Amino acid sequence: MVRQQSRTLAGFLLLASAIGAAAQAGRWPQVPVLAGPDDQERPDIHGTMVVWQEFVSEFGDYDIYVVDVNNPDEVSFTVLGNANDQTHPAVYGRRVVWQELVTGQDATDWDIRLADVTDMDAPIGYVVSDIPANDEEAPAIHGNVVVWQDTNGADYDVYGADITDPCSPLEFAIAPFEFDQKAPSIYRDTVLWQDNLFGDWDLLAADIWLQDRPTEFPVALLESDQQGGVVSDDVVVWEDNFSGSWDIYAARIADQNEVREFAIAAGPAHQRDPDIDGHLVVWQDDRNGNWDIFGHNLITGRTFQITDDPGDQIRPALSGTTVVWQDDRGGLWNVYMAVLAGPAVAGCPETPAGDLDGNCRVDFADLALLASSWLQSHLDVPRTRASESGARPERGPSRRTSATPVGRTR
Ligand SMILES: [Ca+2]
Ligand SMILES: [Ca+2]
Ligand SMILES: [Ca+2]
Ligand SMILES: [Ca+2]
Repeated sequence: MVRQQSRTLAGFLLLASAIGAAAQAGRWPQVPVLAGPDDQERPDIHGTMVVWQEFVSEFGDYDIYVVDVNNPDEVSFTVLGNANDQTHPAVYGRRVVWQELVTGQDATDWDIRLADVTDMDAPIGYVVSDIPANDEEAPAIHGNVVVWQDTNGADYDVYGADITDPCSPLEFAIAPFEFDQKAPSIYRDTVLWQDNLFGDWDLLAADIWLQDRPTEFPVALLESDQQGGVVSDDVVVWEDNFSGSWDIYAARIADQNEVREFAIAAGPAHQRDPDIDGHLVVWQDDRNGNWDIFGHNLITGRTFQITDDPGDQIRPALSGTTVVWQDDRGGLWNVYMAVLAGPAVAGCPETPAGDLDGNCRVDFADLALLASSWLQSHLDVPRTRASESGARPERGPSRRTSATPVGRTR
């Protein structure tokens, strides 16, 4: 299942030399993860593992690229692929999942596959779900659980599988209800999905601590579309067109009986496709006339701009303070990355005086940053953007505030 190809590693060397200066400048170097001649799309990241789907023109189909960005000097990557299309990758730890178009005697359909890439030179492949009559699509993974959207030709449902033993995945139903349940996200025991029970997209979630008895609860049941949701810890983010343009909204779900919603980015431009990890949120934003990646710090409440290239930067994914996205500045889609640092992304309300790298401590790393520019003059003064979270029209009482979708049956 492994295809070997050679790639330029210039991006890594650029990144390694530029990281030090980034914390001071307030702008972060943006480099291709593994520049190539073909379109790279739909990146995901967890820890130092970056994945994307790539249309490999040499073979004429989509494969999954897996790169470990841990060591810039000894980059390792592998390609998961064969003559079928592999798309929509997601990664957790050393496990990569994707959807694969399988051509059989009677039907052509999507299945969910998994690879353990602990040994990048010898990935081990597994089947998570391969029902010929069903299309299993858009997988997400956290811990030992994979979730996906699943249709047998009628409507979509959300299913999951416990892959503690990947040789024997234990499949279970999470949202097998009427209408469509799609685009699931998972964090520990919380599974989030978009649901058109009421005719537009809403967000619902379930606690799957008991896998044979998922407990469903509503997250955002408002009119208009709440979709593309992602859950991290007890915060959910999504894209929302209530105002007439796409906005980024969030909700805290620690108390399932009192889910509290708030705006992240609600300007007149379009803000779409958010991701969240910990206290940082990222999304794509066209407020400057083309798509850029923006970020928001949930602790400080501040919004910051990550890219300002005139090309389009879209579909960001975030792990810790590393963000990846697909970027057409080179004339085709490449996956780029930036390692964020400094006060904009610090996990404390106010960084102490002298904390130059924004880790909320004044330590030797700050002294090193100071020393590196000791003899320079006319340094650019770092500028920070004010929060872009604006007011939006008041939402009237929703027709759905009392709707409780628990207990639906097919
Ligand atoms: Ca299938
Ligand atoms: Ca359904
Ligand atoms: Ca809605
Ligand atoms: Ca741009």
